[in-house]
Amino acid sequence: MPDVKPLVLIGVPPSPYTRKMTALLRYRHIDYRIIWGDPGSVLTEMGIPLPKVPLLPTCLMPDTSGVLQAVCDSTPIIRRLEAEFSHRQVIPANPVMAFIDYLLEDFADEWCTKYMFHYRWALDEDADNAGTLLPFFHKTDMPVDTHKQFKPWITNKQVRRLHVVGSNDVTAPLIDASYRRFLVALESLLETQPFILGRRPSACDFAIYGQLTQLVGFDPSSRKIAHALAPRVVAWTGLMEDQCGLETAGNDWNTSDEIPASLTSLLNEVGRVYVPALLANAAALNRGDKIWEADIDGSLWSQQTFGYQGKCLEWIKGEFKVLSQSDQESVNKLLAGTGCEVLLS
Ligand SMILES: N[C@@H](CCC(=O)N[C@@H](CS)C(=O)NCC(=O)O)C(=O)O
Repeated sequence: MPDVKPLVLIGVPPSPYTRKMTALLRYRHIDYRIIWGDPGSVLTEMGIPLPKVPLLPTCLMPDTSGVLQAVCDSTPIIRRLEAEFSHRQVIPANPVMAFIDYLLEDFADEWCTKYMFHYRWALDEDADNAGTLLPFFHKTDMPVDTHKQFKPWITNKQVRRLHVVGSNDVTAPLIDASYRRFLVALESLLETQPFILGRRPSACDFAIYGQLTQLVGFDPSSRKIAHALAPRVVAWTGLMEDQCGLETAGNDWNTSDEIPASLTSLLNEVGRVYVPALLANAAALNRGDKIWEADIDGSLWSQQTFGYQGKCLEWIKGEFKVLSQSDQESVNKLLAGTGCEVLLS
């Protein structure tokens, strides 16, 4: 008997992870309530202790004794929901495809979010758009004078945080080129099938969709690029918002020996940019360095070291370790030549 009913989420529409989760819950027919707002203030009002790092979205889920706890991080929350609700699951039944799904979900959450944060704050037109809109997403009836103060405050705060995702003048062309290749690969994938891993959505579809809600639906520069290069992706982003009416069957996912070539192009992008970042971050963590530097696709990338991304790498390896030997061999075959294989060696 599932113990989450209804699931409460606290977040805002301009948060890619909030959109990832609401679309997933709709598709999965899981009863939920969304409270639009800032998790810190909503939790304080509800008398629920804040998580160590209150992120968007924050979910309220019961612990083993039934007491509601504030939990963050969409990836493990999705796995918990898989265990608690058996209908319309989003992790492919085939373990090899489940591994590919995990890798792509992580890429969307940790790398595609660099596109998102970069396009939101790096260029003046985008920063002006976000600075105007974000305060209204918290309070549409915000008085004009309050908005006049809120807009420069949020804009300056976020522009100063661009370095956190590694965005600067040196990396800007790399981020832009990666975003374009990502769109082209996804466009070509959607030419052959409606979802990333076949004819039904997987966790990675929702993760990619979450980032695209912003890139296509919120930030002007990234929207222009998407409309120019990837009209199918634009339409797909619209459709993914609510797939509650999609009928699915168990065998609707690709099998590991019938994946389209364009999925390999997407994996090539993961291997080209995200894998070197994950490895350089992990090496810096090992050495205790606060900053890491690496040559990524011909650019010098330098950014803050993150413990969380060290865990991402461990989790990816963990997903691989639990596979049977023949499934590991199939994964190795799928990843050969993409640049992702070095993660597992
Ligand atoms: N890995 C987390 C990431 C969530 C996350 O980073 N949320 C962002 C907003 S979309 C956030 O709350 N950032 C805190 C901040 O910007 O201050 C997940 O999958 O839920």
